[in-house]
Amino acid sequence: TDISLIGAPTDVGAGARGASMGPEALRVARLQPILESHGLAVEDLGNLAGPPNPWQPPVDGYRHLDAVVAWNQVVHTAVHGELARGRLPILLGGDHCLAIGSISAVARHCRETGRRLRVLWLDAHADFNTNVLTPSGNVHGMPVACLCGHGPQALVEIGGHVPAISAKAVRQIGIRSVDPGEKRFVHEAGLEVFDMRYIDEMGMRHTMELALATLDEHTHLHVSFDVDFLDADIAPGVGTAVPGGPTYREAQLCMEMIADTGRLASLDVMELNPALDVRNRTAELAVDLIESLFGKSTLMRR
Ligand code: DIR
Ligand code: MN
Ligand code: MN
Ligand code: MN
Repeated sequence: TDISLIGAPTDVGAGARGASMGPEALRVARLQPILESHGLAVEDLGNLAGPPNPWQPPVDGYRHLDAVVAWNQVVHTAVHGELARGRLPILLGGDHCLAIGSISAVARHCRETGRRLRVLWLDAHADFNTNVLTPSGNVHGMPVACLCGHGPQALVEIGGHVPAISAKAVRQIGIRSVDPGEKRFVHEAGLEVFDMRYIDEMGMRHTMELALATLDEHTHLHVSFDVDFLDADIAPGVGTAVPGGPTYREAQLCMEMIADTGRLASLDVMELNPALDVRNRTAELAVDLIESLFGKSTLMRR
């Protein structure tokens, strides 16, 4: 499948400024030519446009809700448009609130084409807050809840179908920071979470075997990659770094095992914050891992 790069340069959902520069940092790290070097056809659609970041305190438990809704609407339209053209969209974030627009578009495409959806959520955080549970009001801590139908009407309804997805479609990997109220809500919703303790005890291989179990030829596999998934020591360029994440080798294996399924059909690369990075190394690491996600391997494999 041919790939479309879609830049969404905003940090309206985040608690630190700078993820708005993420798309350009990924381009500077040569995402397009590196994917092309593996024989993939890649078109860069440039950046979407949306409102500026008003940098205001939360209202009713949400910061910048109007701007978050506006950005998610343009993301939804763009991602759905690329899927309808038969292409594989890569959303270059931007903060993770934009996964509401992206994944609601993927879910709508799956309903339209009779496919089954599986979402892999690679993140240090569960992103399952609501305006009542949130300690920050930042909507980048709420996208999974919104997609599962828990959130403000304007976000929950973006794809036209409520809820956009079932919690059963989601597998979260790498989680190591969940807020107190959020913890109970994750449990009640029955989200399948492979947290860092699980990965420590069982290993990344076993974790990914379970997260990727029961895929079939009708499955659309979406990966939502929050760059803060990675250990903070190797990925400093994120707004909410958390220690104790996957190592370079664990992250590579995670991506390689996803690639081996042959089912990857859409991708978000989110929360990269060049203002906090060191000489673009986090962007370069993200591109390296995306290469593996699209099938780069050391040897010919049987
Ligand atoms: C935190 C941080 N759980 C919040 N969330 C982040 O503000 O809701 N998600 N950083 O990626
Ligand atoms: Mn995160
Ligand atoms: Mn996130
Ligand atoms: Mn996507």
